[in-house]
Amino acid sequence: MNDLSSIIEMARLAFEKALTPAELENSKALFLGKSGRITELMKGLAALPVEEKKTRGAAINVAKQGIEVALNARRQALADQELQAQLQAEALDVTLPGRQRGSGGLHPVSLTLERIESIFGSMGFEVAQGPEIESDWFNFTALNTPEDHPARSMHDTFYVEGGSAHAPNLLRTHTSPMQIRHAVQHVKKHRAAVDPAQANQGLFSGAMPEIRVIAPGRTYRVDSDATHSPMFHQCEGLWVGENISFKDLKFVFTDFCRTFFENPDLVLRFRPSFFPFTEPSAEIDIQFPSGTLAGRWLEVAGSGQVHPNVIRNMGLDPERYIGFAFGMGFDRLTMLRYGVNDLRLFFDGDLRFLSQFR
Ligand code: 2U9
Repeated sequence: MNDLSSIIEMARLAFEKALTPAELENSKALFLGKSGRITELMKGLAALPVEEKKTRGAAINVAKQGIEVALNARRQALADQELQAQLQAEALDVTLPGRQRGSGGLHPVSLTLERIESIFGSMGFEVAQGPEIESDWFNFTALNTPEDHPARSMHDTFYVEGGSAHAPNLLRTHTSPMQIRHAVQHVKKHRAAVDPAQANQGLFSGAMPEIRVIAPGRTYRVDSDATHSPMFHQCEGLWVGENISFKDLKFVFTDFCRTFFENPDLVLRFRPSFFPFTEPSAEIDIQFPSGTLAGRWLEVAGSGQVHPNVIRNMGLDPERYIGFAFGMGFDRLTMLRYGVNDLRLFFDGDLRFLSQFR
């Protein structure tokens, strides 16, 4: 091996040893730099005779090119290594599950509310919503509830400061007051259209479109244990017209229950009862169709023909107008539909429970 070949070999080895681009540039200086081996050889040419200078010069140039080829190869190899290391460090596992933004959902009791509104909506019922802080008049008196009725006691009803018979003074114990409010507005509107002069005088016995409305919402009673919450959800319904009878109540409520529970064969029972605002009154039971409770009856609602005094308090003549009303707690309906056995789960806000309804 002549001296030039050994210089190329030395350069190749030095370049191989360089593990970073900076080390490589230092090694390059040893051979191609200002006082590197090749440069020194070039300087030595000056002392040679002309002929020898030519051949020696050409040989040195070939050696220089060989070193440059080795240098560039090593440069490329180091750059490739660096890229590989970087790719490895920033490796992305595309099979990992993505980070998701939690998706919300409706509360089971809200799902029931939507269902109730949709079913009664399909039967032509409007939805009425109104205040949860009510007056004694709308919550009790207008609904024919006597002054000494136990529901009016502080043991059963939450009263708020201030108030008078007509000013807000209690948390509504049912959504019936909203139905009275709705009915009064309905009657006022239509009788003003018929006869503006008589709009506010006496009971109305003219013609008027029917009142067909449901009132869902929060209601409050002094009651708290595993199956009672001081706040609970109720939906009441009211249909008043000139010829609305108990048979309409039976049809509407039976149809509602069969649709709600998705069971066209569901059996209902209307059992005589008493409420101040309806006469006659009935409690409504459904029969468990299957399971360990098959055949047993379960109360789901109260109902009845609206009491003539309540019809009067709407501004209507009970000789012409008649109708039915019903009321149900829909927290209970939600428990039945989804097989939930503890009412408190609805109000604890535990996502492990709630997310099952998403
Ligand atoms: C007007 C006239 C009458 C609504 C009615 C019931 C019977 C009833 C309970 C069921 C379970 C309340 O949630 S619960 O505790 N409701 O038994 N509610 S009749 O009667 C009305 C409503 C409005 C104007």
